[in-house]
Amino acid sequence: MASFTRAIVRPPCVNFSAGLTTVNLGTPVYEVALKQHADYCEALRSCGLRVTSLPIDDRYPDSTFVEDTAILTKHCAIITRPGAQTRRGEVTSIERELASSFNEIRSIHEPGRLDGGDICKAGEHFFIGISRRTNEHGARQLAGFLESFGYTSSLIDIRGLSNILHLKSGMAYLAGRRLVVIDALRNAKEFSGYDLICLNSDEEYAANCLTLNGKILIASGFPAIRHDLEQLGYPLISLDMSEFQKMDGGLSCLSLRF
Ligand code: CIR
Repeated sequence: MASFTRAIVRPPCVNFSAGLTTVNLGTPVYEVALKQHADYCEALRSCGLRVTSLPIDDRYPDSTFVEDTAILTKHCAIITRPGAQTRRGEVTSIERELASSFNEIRSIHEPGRLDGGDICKAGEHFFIGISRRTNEHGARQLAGFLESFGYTSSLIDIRGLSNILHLKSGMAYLAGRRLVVIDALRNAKEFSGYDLICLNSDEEYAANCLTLNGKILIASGFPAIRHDLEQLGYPLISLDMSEFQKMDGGLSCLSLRF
């Protein structure tokens, strides 16, 4: 079982609602987002992680979604080049923070674009989504870095799926050979040989769950997937994510784990 000891987070900034979104769920309420973020940090702690909270950064409305800025492995950190122009500058302070914990740091370079939300680590293998944010250059640069550190990867083109922003908006790795997936991804050839738990069409947001040291964080309000995971014996921590969902964010997006 992967063992995570640390997480990096950044609370949402006051202009959080000015960030990017593709969903039409209303404007997030800042105070509620702060409370949900604090609960999220507490859940990380309850999974045994030490949480480093970076200062709020008002320059970048989406800067609470730190996952998009780096890919972390046991051996290296890869700083991304976020697909959205408005988010490019977010990586600077993340790289500075990671420099104290990682000896090996690589970066995605132009013309590569890559968001961490498109990268799903499944044991020693990485699924890399090619999306509206992550292009093929970025995906191939990342695959090359990962290969040099002994990891395998496969690319999954999700550009035809209008309902998900990132690969991990539609899937998550649990443990062993088990994945949670939305219906549109259940026949992806990259997932053959995996045991798939498929989400109901009205619970797709819950695909972005997060396995940490044997527990699973899931978004609250999705009873069918909750039931399925409970039946499989996973200890669950459910968290209200309503304000982040309004901005296209999920549980994995709010932290960098290592
Ligand atoms: C964005 O559109 O970039 C943010 N509003 C949401 C990013 C979510 N990040 C993630 O799924 N890893």
